[in-house]
Amino acid sequence: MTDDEQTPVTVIGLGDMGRALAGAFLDAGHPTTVWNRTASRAEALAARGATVAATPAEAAAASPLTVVCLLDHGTAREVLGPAAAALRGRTLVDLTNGTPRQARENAEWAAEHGADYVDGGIMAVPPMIGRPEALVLYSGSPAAFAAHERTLGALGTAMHLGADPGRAALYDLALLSAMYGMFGGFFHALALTGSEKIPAAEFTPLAISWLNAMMTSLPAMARAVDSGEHAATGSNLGMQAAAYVNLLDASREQGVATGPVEPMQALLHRGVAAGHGGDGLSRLVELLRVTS
Ligand code: FVH
Repeated sequence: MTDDEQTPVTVIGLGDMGRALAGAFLDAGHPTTVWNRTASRAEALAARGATVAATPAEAAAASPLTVVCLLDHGTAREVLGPAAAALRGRTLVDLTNGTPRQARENAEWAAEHGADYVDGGIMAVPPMIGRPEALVLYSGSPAAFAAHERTLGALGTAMHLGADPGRAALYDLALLSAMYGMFGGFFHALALTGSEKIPAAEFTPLAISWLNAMMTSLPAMARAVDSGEHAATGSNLGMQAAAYVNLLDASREQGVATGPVEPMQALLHRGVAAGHGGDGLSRLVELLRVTS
């Protein structure tokens, strides 16, 4: 079967995300086979035309492409173990969240069983699946990705990051790190303003505007990190370390926990102590490299 035809697809794991993935394949017209530990979660998909397999092995045998989306790496290995023989000569795409090391282990396991392997990271929530704004990162076998790129495009925008199966997980977790850092700071900001009964909805537009303005400095910071040249452009690290103390003092005075903002204070102080007070903030990245 070529990728111009409606490739049959198997989806293993029908949690919130797996059901969205299977639904998108059905919407795109792909014959879709599904399996889930709790069979009742397949009922709505079956009503839309999905075939429900009795076991993961039966599910994998039904299609040239199997997409897995389970709770975690351990669960995926446990579920796929008995399906190993059925995957021979087929492509396994694992969209379960995991680490780069786990993705590389998966690729080795798949190769041992004669399957092509592509790892993936979903940068979207279930309601976004099937729309272009749902970015799905992939890495691993370039040939397998090319063979199934059009089919995987049913889930959203498919981006292949290269042959290293660990690359998609690395990007996924790095993007989540940036996201959680932003959310942590935003939640702390809302607790601070909330300590004086300012409604979150009143403060939030200002936070959005400020964060957008700060976002414009990211490309210059990236260039500084890549070049190792961290010249300050008006706001050096020493000045920011001195001002940051007020963020912690105000939190204590207002009865707000300092936990979310303490790590940056520690990092700023390490930067100053290491003699980088005159540098730009981007210098801090190298202090996070614990193995260097
Ligand atoms: N939902 C989201 O917003 C995010 C978006 C980014 C990617 N993540 C990752 O996707 C994986 C699955 O997430 P999910 O939202 O579908 O998770 P749940 O709704 O909790 O479904 C979990 C599925 O895993 C099955 N499962 C759990 N334990 C076992 C087990 N021991 N044996 C077999 N299957 C198991 C569970 O089955 P069941 O409880 O319905 O029987 C669900 O199919 C995840 O890596 C996210 O980080 C989602």
